[in-house]
Amino acid sequence: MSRDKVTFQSYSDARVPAINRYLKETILQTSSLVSARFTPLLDAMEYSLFGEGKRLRPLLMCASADYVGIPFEKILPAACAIEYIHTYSLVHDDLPAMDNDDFRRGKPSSHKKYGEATAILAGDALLTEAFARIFYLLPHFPHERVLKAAQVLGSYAGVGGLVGGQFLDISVDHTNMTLPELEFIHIHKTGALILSSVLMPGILSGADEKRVKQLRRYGEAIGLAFQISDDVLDSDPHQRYSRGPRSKPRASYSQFMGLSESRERLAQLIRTGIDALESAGGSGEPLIAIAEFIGTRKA
Ligand code: GRG
Repeated sequence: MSRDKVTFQSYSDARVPAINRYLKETILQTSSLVSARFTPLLDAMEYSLFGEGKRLRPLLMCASADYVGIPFEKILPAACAIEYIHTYSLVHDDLPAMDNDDFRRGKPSSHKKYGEATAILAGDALLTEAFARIFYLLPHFPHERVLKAAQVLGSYAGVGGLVGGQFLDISVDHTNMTLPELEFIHIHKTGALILSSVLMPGILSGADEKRVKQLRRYGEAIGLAFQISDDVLDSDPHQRYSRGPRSKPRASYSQFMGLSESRERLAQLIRTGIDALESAGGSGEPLIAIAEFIGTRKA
């Protein structure tokens, strides 16, 4: 009997409800472990976690887990940790000291709703609790693999990844930037977390070097592709809401190579990502579907 092709939508429909339930449970669980005086902080964390987020990184984590044969329930703590870190980065990125955005995930950004101090602390708490959550993997995987996965997450979320990329993005002069410099920022600021979502299941499963290499090639390609797709969406007036005027000039892919060449580069990276996979018995279908979504997304 023929099966329907896995699409981003079908995969998302199949996985996101359980991911969201798990995320809600983590907030309840933390709340049961701490004084009720911290409830407003947990409320701020929950507020930013929930909204119009696509859950792209947890879905990538689940798709990569499918690829290497890890059952969905076992990867949930890692999927949750990556969404916590991504959400903290959005909360902090929206602050007046950074991108100064009033809206996020279809509602007022954290500092608009709770004030700057609480938004900073909600971000800090999400980042810290992400690493506490990683250790919920311990009953399911050999401990040395969990430690290695935590190390990968820490380094890609830290100076050599997300935070370093963000630092460069806000501190360099965008008016004189070259394309390689822009790519360097993209690879770190946006690509690193996407890459770690894909790599961590490989590490946890004890996959051989060849498979980890495939996942790395896929993750690197779609990580950069995702940022290009963001630039393309941002510069196309017919697509997506306008982000509104930027406080500072910001270099983008489409500025360097125009919209149609940026789209071509995006398509090429998606092909590179898909070609890197060697899907045995359809286990790579979700990763392929997510790559295709990144290549064609409208939001
Ligand atoms: C503050 C350390 C720190 C880092 C901030 C997230 C980030 C780095 C910057 C946001 C700026 C931006 C729009 C980057 C483009 C790529 C990106 C991360 C988009 C948002 O991710 P989505 O589309 O968001 O996956 P949802 O809400 O769907 O999860």
